Amino acid sequence: MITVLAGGVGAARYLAGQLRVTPAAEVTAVVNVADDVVLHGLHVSPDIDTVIYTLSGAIDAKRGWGLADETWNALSEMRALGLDAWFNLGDRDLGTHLFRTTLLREGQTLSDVTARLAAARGLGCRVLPVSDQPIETRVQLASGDEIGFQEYFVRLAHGVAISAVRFAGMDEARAAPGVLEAVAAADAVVIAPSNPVVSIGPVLAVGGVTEALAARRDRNVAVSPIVAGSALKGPADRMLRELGEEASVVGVARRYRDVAAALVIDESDAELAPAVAAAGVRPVVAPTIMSSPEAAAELARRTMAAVSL
Ligand code: FO1
Repeated sequence: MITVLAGGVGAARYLAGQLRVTPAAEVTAVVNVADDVVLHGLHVSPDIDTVIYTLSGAIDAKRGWGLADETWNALSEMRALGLDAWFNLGDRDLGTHLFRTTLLREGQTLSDVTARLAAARGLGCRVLPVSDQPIETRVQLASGDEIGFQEYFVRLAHGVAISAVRFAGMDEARAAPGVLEAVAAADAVVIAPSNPVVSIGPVLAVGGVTEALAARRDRNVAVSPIVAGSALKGPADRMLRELGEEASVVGVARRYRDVAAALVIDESDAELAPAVAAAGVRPVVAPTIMSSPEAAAELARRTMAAVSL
């Protein structure tokens, strides 16, 4: 049994590789929900959708989010009517958000809805939101203003400096059904190559998750999303630096040292292996750039080998 702690695009690609080396019934993805946002009355869960769309082959591979063969008629209408519709919701994608919002309003949990979305797209693995309660990443800008994560990420194209990040609602959030069990029972837990601050950060902050991971640290392995000092996608490198941390595999090792015994780092970072070890995490050097499904599968194989599976 393999449990993967997941954000969006990088985690989804990693999971696609994992499913080439592990039977789907043995894989559980525990997915961040702190990027979720309510827009135009609709509950959007970007990381859950990115995982489900990617694993079912429905993703727009070029963008990394949303559905392939998308049209944008509803968005164009909203804009023509004068709405400031800054988050790009495609017509087909809107169907997912209408479905999710309808079922949530009827009283179903985010876990229930996610299981139905995954089943409807034919996934054989489990996809669990880390929590059924709302958690919202709030980003404090260097200017002092605090804004929602998607406003920072999409509206401002993560082009502004930040000074802090907090997860609103975290105190009331509990791990969703099956999450702590999936961590405890796994042969290996993988922390996917996702943003350590805003994707994995909220997953680790949900009550009980860090404790459950720490209790079995030897069988947990992280994959660095930072390669040669840069994030492959998104603002993880800048966010780490702006929060006073190191944007390198050493900074990632420091973040994860209490919850993971090993860190898979890219070949281009091989010279930092001793510094990762000095931070208390066993470095495992491997090609980490998932340029093809085969490369992602090979990364999953190397990641499993890091915890002797
Ligand atoms: N990312 C963008 O950069 N611009 C968008 O307009 C956008 C829309 C969007 C709609 C649905 C969805 O599931 C994801 C979407 N994303 C968009 C990606 C999303 O903001 C990010 O993947 C994250 O939340 C960061 O992991």
